[in-house]
Amino acid sequence: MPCSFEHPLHPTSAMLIYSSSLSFLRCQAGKAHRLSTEEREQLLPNLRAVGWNEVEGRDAIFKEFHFKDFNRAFGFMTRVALQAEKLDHHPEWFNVYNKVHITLSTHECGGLSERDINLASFIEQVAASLS
Ligand code: H2B
Repeated sequence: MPCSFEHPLHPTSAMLIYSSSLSFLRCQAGKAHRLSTEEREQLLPNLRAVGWNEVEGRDAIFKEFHFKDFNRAFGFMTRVALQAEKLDHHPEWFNVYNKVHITLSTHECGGLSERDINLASFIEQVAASLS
């Protein structure tokens, strides 16, 4: 009699369980956590050096950008908005004519996370390319 191994689950069920556990792991891996003291000491000085400041009374960072005119300010916001949507991480911001005020914080974890640092770095690159 030929020896055959039969998985106790139907292949489709096994695949569903496997893929849902993968997405669970992805979700866990992608969960935002508030930056630790060590992470802050390592990551925040670079941002402070280019004008980002910690917000008083809230775990967030803030920077005010000035552009030549509204066209540049809005172009900047458009590029940031597209990246924010791609990352599913969005800034809190305010614009009037050539000024853009940006606050970054991660609502999911109620404070600063690595996502804010990444978005701030992207924002810096865009601002540098427009000035
Ligand atoms: N942006 C910010 N800044 N923090 C979040 O926690 C956040 C976000 N969460 N953008 C995203 C959207 C979440 O609400 C959606 C449902 O994925």
